[in-house]
Amino acid sequence: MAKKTASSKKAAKPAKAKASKKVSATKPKLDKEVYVKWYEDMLIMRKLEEKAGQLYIQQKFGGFCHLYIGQEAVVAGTETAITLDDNIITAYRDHAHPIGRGMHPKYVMAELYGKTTGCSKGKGGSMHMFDKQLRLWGGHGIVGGQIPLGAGLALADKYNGTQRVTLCSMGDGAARQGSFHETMNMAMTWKLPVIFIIENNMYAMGTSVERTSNVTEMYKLGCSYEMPSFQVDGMIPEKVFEATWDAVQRARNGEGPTLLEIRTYRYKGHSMSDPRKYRTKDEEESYIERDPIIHVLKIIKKNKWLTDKQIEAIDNKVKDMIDESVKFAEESPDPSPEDIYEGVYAQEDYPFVKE
Ligand SMILES: Cc1ncc(C[n+]2csc(CCOP(=O)(O)OP(=O)(O)O)c2C)c(N)n1
Ligand SMILES: [Mg+2]
Repeated sequence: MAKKTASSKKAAKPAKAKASKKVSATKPKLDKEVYVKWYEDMLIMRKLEEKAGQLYIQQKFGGFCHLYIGQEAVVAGTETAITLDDNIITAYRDHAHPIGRGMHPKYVMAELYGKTTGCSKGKGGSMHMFDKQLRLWGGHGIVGGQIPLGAGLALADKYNGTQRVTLCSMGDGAARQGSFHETMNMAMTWKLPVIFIIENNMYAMGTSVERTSNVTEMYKLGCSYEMPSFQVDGMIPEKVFEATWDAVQRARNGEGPTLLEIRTYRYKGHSMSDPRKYRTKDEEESYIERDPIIHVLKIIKKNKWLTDKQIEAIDNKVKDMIDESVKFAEESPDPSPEDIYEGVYAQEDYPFVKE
């Protein structure tokens, strides 16, 4: 056994949050400020991932790469209903969640590149975006692994008497895992302040929801635990916000968990190596026509909240942000070999076995 050696260099601590949101008892009005934020945030998510997809094909970074393109309204709408003091935990399709928390995309890009400046110090990569300060607890590659962990976070908060809630997101495939049912039962019995979000994008890899169960309206899974359970249109951020807001109030009032089946669609394949032969072009088109970014932009234009010039300025700002993110990731250092022992266990002098 050998003692852990101190790392020779520490990654710079990135200050990521744009602004801290306080617990608010008053429901945010869906006004110009919210719509402009939705537009900008969803555009950052989209452009970051379009770029990541190109860079992956060019083999600039390795590992897996699951894109969230098309699903952005889920993160945009849920984030508006919570604060930065609340917890987020999700699966491996996790590039957009840090952006929703206010993280600069350069820390996501650097993580994809496995660099020390990445939000998980380059040790997680695409599937493991973490940030303690932003209470983003991953990024989990084991399908459904985050479901009991999310309930655990909520149990700790209830035990410690905080007002915090946990958003625990998963795919439709993950909700077929046994641990989902055990967690739903315990969370409801103990009235834990957690909101389970099934990001139902209709497929688990190439397997459609219909092929995995007789129960295709997935919110009904919560009904067997008498958990408040709802189906939500995930292409419309307003609907996502409303359902999440109500669920958050129930959780903060001690009424326990909610299950939201948020129906969404990933425009791209499961991962970068998926030719999407299991679905039709017509089906894809029907969702692309309902694109959440276009939807939000239409409302901004209809209300004359921004001029064409102001919209162009946002588009340019986002483009510059993504360019800056690539430069930042490419110029950042790789972790050093001794960094492998850093940040693995909470106990500073954990006795690692080195061989
Ligand atoms: C326990 C476990 N089983 C299988 C896999 C392989 N696997 C990776 S992603 C995936 C599909 C999950 O689909 P879903 O939960 O709907 O999420 P989505 O990819 O649609 O976001 C599977 C089966 C895994 N990572 N973990
Ligand atoms: Mg799915």
